[in-house]
Formats: sequence, structure tokens, C-alpha cells
Amino acid sequence: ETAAPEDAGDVAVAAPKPTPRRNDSASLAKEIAEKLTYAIGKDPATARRHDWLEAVTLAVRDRIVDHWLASNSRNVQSGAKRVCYLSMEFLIGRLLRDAIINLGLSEAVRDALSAYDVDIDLLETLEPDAALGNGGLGRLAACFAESMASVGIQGFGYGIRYVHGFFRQEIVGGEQVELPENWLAHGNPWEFERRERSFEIGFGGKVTTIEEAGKPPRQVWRPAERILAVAYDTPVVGWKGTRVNTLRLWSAQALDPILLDAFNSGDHIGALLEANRAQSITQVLYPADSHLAGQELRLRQEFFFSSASLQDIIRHHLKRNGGDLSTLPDKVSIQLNDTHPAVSVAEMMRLLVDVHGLGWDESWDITKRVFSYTNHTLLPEALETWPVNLFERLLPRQMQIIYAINAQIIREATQKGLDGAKVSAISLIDEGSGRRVRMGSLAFVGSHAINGVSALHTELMKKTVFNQFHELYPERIQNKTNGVTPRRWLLECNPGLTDLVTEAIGPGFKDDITKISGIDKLADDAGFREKFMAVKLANKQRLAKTIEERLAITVDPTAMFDVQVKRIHEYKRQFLNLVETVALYDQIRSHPEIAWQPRVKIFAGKAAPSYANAKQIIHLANDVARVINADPSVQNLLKVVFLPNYNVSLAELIMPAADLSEQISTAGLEASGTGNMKFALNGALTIGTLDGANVEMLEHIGEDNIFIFGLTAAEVAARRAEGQSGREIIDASPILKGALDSISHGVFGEPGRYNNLVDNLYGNDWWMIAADFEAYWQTQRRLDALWQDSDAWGTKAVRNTARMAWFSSDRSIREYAKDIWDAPTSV
Ligand code: B1H
Repeated sequence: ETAAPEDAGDVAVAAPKPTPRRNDSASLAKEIAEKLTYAIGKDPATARRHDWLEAVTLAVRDRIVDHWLASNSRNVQSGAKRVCYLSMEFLIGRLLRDAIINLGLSEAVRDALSAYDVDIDLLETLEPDAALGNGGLGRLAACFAESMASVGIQGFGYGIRYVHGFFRQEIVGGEQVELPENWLAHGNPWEFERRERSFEIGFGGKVTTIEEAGKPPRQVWRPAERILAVAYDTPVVGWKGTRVNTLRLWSAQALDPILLDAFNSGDHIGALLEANRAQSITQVLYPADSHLAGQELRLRQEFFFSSASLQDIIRHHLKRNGGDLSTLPDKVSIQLNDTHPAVSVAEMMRLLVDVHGLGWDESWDITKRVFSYTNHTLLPEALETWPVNLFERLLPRQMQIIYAINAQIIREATQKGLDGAKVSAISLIDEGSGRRVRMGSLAFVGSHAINGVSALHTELMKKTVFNQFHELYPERIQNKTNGVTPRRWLLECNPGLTDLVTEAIGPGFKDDITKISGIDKLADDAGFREKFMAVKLANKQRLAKTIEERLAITVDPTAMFDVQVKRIHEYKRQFLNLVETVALYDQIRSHPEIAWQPRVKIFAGKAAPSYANAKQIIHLANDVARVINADPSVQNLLKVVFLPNYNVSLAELIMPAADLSEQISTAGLEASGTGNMKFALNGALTIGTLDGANVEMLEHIGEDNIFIFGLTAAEVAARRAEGQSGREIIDASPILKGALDSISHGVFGEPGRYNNLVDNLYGNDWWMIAADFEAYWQTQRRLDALWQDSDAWGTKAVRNTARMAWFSSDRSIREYAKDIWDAPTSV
């Protein structure tokens, strides 16, 4: 076994250590030229832009490796607790700028490249996005990984190295078309393959009981199919490079790449089939956000990366702790990012009991102390359950273990006096619609801490989905409100604002984002406000240019940029925004006497390929844009833009350029939201419902600086229980009725195209679009009035940036470290 970075210090090193790289621009310029020549084989005269990108990346990477190896030897020496974050998704985006800024190399790299007349800003845009996630959940994992490195936690991300990440979206004839994404096509300079770090993963087969005289019977799982999980490591650079952690992604390979017997006997295709079958596990990310795929391949993916990660964690622990597994919970915390890795609870028990020979009770105690679980949604359609028969066929031993855990939990509950219905509510098996394993329940009982991602969401968890569990184990559920990393979501995406804040209060806020509150007192300073709004305008000009290039739509950068970008989902209510857009279009034309304020409505987001209504919403957005943008009667007052292929790097362009941030989900349904935080940090005002983290944003930003409207979560629940239709509301509101009529009567595309969306409102107004329309419309008009008073708007914008520090993922991570992981920071 050769030494992986984390094993540094393991082997006696005879060779002299290379000297760490120097960070001045001359050294960088020299090394970039060397990389270009000797790693890429080009000379500066013939190098293409991609060659330069690769050369810069490799030169920067050398510096990361220096820090990485140093962090890894510190890990070994300190023996501090390790935090392992298991997540099916890491929505990383680009890494070059992140690395350059965190290492403090911006100036040096810029200068080094200018010597060759190469522009670093341009090179950075050539890097493909690592889109190994769907949306908020995956991006949160990426922010947390960066924050763990920045606050000094020994953090390990564990996930899947998908060959194809989230699909690329094109809009053809107004409709979404999905194209495969191929981020690895030109290689990936950020990853290091660790072939020596591989584990066998089993599927199917049988469990046999082994009875030996004088010993308790043992269960042995003999899988029918075995696949290899191979590690690929990516360094995660924290702020100032003080700590570099590891993101370990697993790739599936066949144990025998080619079945030699079959190959030799002439069955060339058959010989390769097994390899293909194995590799298929890590080929593609499932593109359903907050909705369960339910396919067998998905369960295979979940078990594959869970088992590989646990085997790796146990191997490491045994090696470092004299082979003693009883100390595992003192040395490791494992965070389950939603239920996607929840099978880990059963797999950990199998590894401890069957493979390492520990007793059941001790193993169960270890398991509960090691694991904790984050819930990210209460939507019933997203709660993971698997058919018992599928589970049994694929993971027979894990299924037995789940039954055994279930029996124990039910015993505990009955002892505490729970009766029939309450007991079936906590059973790990849903006996209702065909027998299914409840993954949320498995994650709950196997964890010592369970958290929601905003205050409201956590309260709803206690009252609804986990109500019975909460009664039984009232100390387990706690809140950990989400956050976003201020490095990527301020310093990297908004250099103009970063420079302005630095000029005003000094650079201390870069080390400690809470210091950004220092600009609060400048909100009333006309000079500062003007500079603040000038930065905003420059960012809007940058976005306007992209809109022009990609869509040939000309927008006025001085108009209000009103932005809703996120996954397309009925509960997020892009449809409400579109109905308001159409109503505004009608009103502008019928009331030219009113002082309408120029607006650009900007939308972006992907629909799950099988989600018909979400795809209809995209079609409508594009239809509405086409008609309104072509109508000269509203030209300077209203434009509508749908930007295709929303991803992390597009978000980095959009967030700093927004005046108004749309966070308008039906209350009670958005667990937290994190885009809401990115917008406000960059000085956009929010129009939003009392949902998810908006509630806490209101507390921090203050009610004068945020625009809250609509039904509360409790009111939504009550209306839903009554089953109220939208008909009466629509009939009473000419503005709403007019907008819905023009949508269904074919003003935007052929008549009837959107009947399904519109008819739903008249019937059961499930997403409260009719119910919330009037409040939304009125709040938008209040914003029109405010926009006319640019001083007042600017003051509120400054206050938003000044008051968002609490929503840093550094704060979230410190809370996890203290309350859940009991892990030290600053190691
Ligand atoms: C969130 C998901 C999700 N919640 C299933 N749940 C998935 C569920 O592929 N799947 O099967 C994928 C994703 N994603 C989001 O998490 C919430 O909707 C947001 O409100 C929240 O901000 C984010 C991070 O906590």
C-alpha cells in the first residue's frame, strides 16, 4: 500500500522534501511557463487558451499540494476528531478562482499572466463547472466543505464521482431540452486518483449463519456481485490556505475489468459486459430535486458510496487507534446529508458486528454516537422509502439488520407506553402501500442528533414528519440554519463590492465576516451609498452583456433587475411570478398614466426531466418573454429574460447583479433556501414569504429592509385542510382573472397550452397562488414606489449586505462542530 496524503508521516521518508513554492509573480510566471512546456508540451507562441488554463491550474495546484500535505501531517499528529460529511451531491462549480482567492494569489497570478498577455478572468471562464449536484442540497455540501477547511476542522467530504453531472439545459422553441454533461472530457486537474485506496462493495447473494461450538452464531453475507470502489481525492482549500481538507469521491470499477476466460474463448462483448455493469453505478447523477427517483440503480449508488466511505473510515481508525473500534465515536463524526446515505446505519452495524466481531449492543451504541442526520425537506414526494423486496434482493443482510433495529425500537417504544397507531408511526417499515423501508426513520433512530436547516423547518419537523420520534426522543432534534460561504458568494463573485467594503472598513471582514456589519452605519452616508449602487450598476452591466450575447435581448442596466433563479418547482412558485408579470404587462398597457417603473424580470432554472408541470412553467416563461419583449408598447418598462442552463458559475454572475430577489415559495415548503442568502449578501432586497430561512433573514435584516407578504405556514396548512379552491378569489380579482385569461386564451402561445397550470388554480389551489396573488401584487407595487426613491432603496441595499453575516456557512459549521460533532475548530 502506497501512502495516500492522509497517511503522510506513515512511511519513513528518505528523500529530501521539496521546498514549498514561492508566491511572487516572477516565480509564478516562471512556473506557469514550465508547466506549459513540460506538463502540456506547448510553447507560449502556440499555446491555446485551454493550454494556458491548464498551466495556471497546475502551478496553483502545486501550492495547494504543499498546504495539503502539511495539513495531512498535522492531522496525523493532532489526532483530533475527524468529521466525515456523507453526501450524494457536491455542487462545486469552478475551482480555480476559489483556490486563487483563498491562497491570496490574485495579484500575483494576474501579473504573472500579463507578462504573456493572457487574461486570467477569461481563462477562469473556460473551466467546466463540476456539477455533481442538483441544487441547494448539493451546493450546501460544497459550502460546508469549504467552511470546514476555513474554520479549521478536520473535514472529509465523501461522495460520488459522477462521470456525467447535472444535465445541460438548452431552450429550443421555448422548451427545455436536456443534453448530457461531460465535465471530465478534457481531464480534471483537481483530482488525484488513489488506486491503492479501493474497497469491495457487494450486492445481492445470500446470508448464511455460521455456528461454531462455544461461540454465538455469526451471519456471513456472500454477495452475488462484487464491485470495486476507487477513491479520487480533490483538495479543498480553506481561507488563506491554512488548512486543505479532502473531498473523496468514489468511482465504480469492475473487479475483473475483462473476464479473461470469456475473452479468450472469443466472447469479447460478454467479457466487457461486467465492466460496463459495474461502471454504470457512477455514470450519472439523478436529476430530481426534492423528488424521489425510486430506481434500483439509485439504491445501488446510495449503498455503493455509503459502504465505501464507512470501510475507509473504519480502516483509517483501526490503523490510527491500535485496532480498537470502541473509540470510534471519540475520533469520528459522520454527518448524513439527508437520507441518501441513510443505509449507512445498517451497513455500519454489519461492519461492526459481522466483519469486526463486536457485540450487537456495543455496535448499536457506537453507531448512534457516530452518526447524525440532516433533514432537508418535508415534502412527502421527496421522503425516501424503498420497497422491502427490492431492498432484500439487493442488500439481504442490511435488511435483516433493519428488522432487528426495528424490533428493538418498537420494544423501547412499547416500554415507554406507546400504543398501536403511534407504534406503527415509528416503525421502520411502512406497511401501508406495499411494504417499504422508511429511510428517514432509519437515519433518525441511528443518530444521536437530527437537525433541520432553518428555525421554521425544524419546528415543522417536530410537529409533522418526526412527531412521534420527537415525543420518544425529545432531545434529539435541533436546528442548524444553513449558510453560504462568503468567499465564493462575496469575495469571488463580487470583487467590486469587496473592494468597496475594504476601502470603507478595512480588510478584516475577509477573515471574519461578522465585521461587515461595520458598513451598516454608512447606509445613510450618501457618498458611500452612491459608490455601493455604482458597483451594483457595473455588475448589472456585466449581466446585461451576457443577456445580449446569449439571447440577443437588450436590457437597460438602470432598470430594476427582478430575479428568480433556482430549480423549477411548483412549490417555489415561479408560476406566481409569471402571473404577476403578465398582470403587470396588461396593466402597463391599460394604464399608461401610472408611473410604472422599468423592470427586467429574470428567470433561470432547470426542471427535472420527468416533471411535466415544471417544464410547462419554463415554456410559459419563454412564451411570455417572447411576446412581451416584442411588444413596442411596453419596451422600456418591462422585459422578460429566461437564461438557459442555470448553474453555479451563472449564479456567480447573477447574484451580484440583482436588485430584487424573489423568495416566494408557499410557506412551510422551502426548508431553508440558500439563494436568498447569496442575493441579500450582495445587496439585493428580498420579496418573500415567511418560509425557510427568510424568517430569520427578517429578524437579522429588520422589517424595514425586507418585503414579506402572503400566508404563513400555519395559514397554508389550515387552508389546505379546508381544501379551498381559488375560484372565488380569482372571480373577485379582475387583475388576476385578466392575467389568467390571457395565459389560457393564447396570448402567449397556442390557446389551451397552459390549461393545466391555470385550471389547477380554479380547482384546488394547492400551491396558494390565487390565495397569495393580491398580497404579492401589492408588495410589488410598494417596491415600484421605493425604486423611485433611489436614496431609500440604496440605504436598504447597504443594510442588507451589512446584516447578512450571520448567514455565513462558517457560523453554521461552528454550530455543528459544537452542538453535534463535539469537534475542535482551528486545528
Ligand atoms: C433540498 C432536496 C433534495 N431538500 C432529494 N431536499 C433529492 C431531495 O435527488 N434527490 O433525490 C435531491 C435534493 N434538496 C433543499 O436543500 C431544500 O429544498 C432547500 O430549501 C434547502 O436550502 C437545501 C439545503 O438545505
